[in-house]
Amino acid sequence: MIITNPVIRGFYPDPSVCKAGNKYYLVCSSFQYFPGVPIFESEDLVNWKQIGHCLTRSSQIDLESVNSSGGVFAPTIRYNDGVFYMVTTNDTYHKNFYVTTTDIYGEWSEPIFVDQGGIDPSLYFEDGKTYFMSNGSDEEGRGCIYQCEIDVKTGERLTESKPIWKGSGGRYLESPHLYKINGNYYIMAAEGGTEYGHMITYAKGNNPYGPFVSYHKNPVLTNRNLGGHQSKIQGIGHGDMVIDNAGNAFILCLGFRQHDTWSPYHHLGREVFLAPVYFDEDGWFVAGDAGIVKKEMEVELTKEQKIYDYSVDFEDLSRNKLPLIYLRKPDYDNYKWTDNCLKLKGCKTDLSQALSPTFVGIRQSDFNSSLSVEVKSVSTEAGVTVYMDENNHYDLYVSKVDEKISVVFRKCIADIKHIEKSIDVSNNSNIILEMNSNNYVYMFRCIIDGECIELGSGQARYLSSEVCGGFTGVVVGLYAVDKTENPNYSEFTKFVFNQVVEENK
Ligand code: 6LW
Repeated sequence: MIITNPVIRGFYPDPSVCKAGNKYYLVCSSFQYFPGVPIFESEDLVNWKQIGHCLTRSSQIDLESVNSSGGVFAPTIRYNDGVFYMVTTNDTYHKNFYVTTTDIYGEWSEPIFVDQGGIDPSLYFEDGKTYFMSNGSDEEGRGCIYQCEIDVKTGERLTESKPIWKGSGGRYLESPHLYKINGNYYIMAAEGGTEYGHMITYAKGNNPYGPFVSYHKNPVLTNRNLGGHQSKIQGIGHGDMVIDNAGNAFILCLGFRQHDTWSPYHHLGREVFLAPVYFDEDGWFVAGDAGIVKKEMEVELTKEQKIYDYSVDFEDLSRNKLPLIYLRKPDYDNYKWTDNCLKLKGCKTDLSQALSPTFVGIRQSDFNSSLSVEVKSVSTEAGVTVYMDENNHYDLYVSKVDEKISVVFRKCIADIKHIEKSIDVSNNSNIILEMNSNNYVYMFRCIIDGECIELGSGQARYLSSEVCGGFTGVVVGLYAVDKTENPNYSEFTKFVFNQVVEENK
């Protein structure tokens, strides 16, 4: 059947996948956002539903002082003997660790640290042994995958870390995963860096430590040779392989959607793509559609794909808080939810600081979106932000200074902080903030006692990874700031964030 990519849309980078029984589980990186490492479940590899997060307690991950795009890097999920393992790196502190659970819907353990450096750790289990691998570099500074055996109960290294593969020569050798399929061992990795030259490569051997022979046509999967006029899907790389009950193999990998044919910017972050894998009799495999990932892919699956709608309102969120993310170390006392209202107590931290402002966000998953929220009361500053990081965000907010109430549209792009428009609404009673977006632009307006006032627009490219750098994607948030000594709650109601799936073209 033909599936539509991406299968998980929005900022869900560095996917890793495992099979447990008849279900599949997938995890992604989360960087400075909390809770960390979203988990998805699927019965068919195309329809994915978020079921939780692995890192839900600050005892597992303390993000208080991590930089943006630091914190929680690429995770790997594995299932062995009834136990789920999620292994990742706290990149800010250069520490690799894993957490475990026997209940995928429940809480995960405290972290178990492994004394091997590098990023993108992965685990491989065989015959009671646990192999731990991560990236690193050799004596000449060239990328290299290192592997050791660990005591899985304690994380203690049982063997020396040995170099097992140096990749195919691309820069940034990352995301190693080891598999045993039909008697062969495979080390699969990403190279090229998580940008336009990204790719998946692999090598085959007879032993978990190799020697591995590189696939002679590496990369096995990449869109790096396709210009924007050939593919708006770029950056394909960093993936993991899984085999279904029918014996069909698939790679779930990351990629991104650039704005348009001649507009090489992406701001929705790196997303999850599905590609088929085919083995030959000699045990070599090819992937995708002749090695590339397309929006529409023919795969050996039978379940119908339902295009997931990421739209939400307060009612949805009061029932299911999973799409909500916070910056670093939120103080949950500052957030009060009911079915149709959210109260936020601001703190002294504002959106332009790499700290923990009062902010609750939802990943933007589609280019076309529209948001509307009524601000019922404001302490000093409360509103909506379209947020890439502390340096790059568009804010539409209500401010209260003494008794003067204003609606303000502010652009913060790099070191330019610019108030585009400010209108006095001190004598009005009903304030609605609205934003809508397409591939290129965010448009902001307010509705004051029924009258619609356009406030201006901000280009999406200034929130893109190409401009801002980093590894995250745009998150749309509600926030409050109150720098006074006795901060108060601001109140939001009638929140709707609609996301409209891109047309199939
Ligand atoms: C991640 C690395 C990568 O650790 O980006 O796409 C880094 N690949 O493997 C951050 O997401």
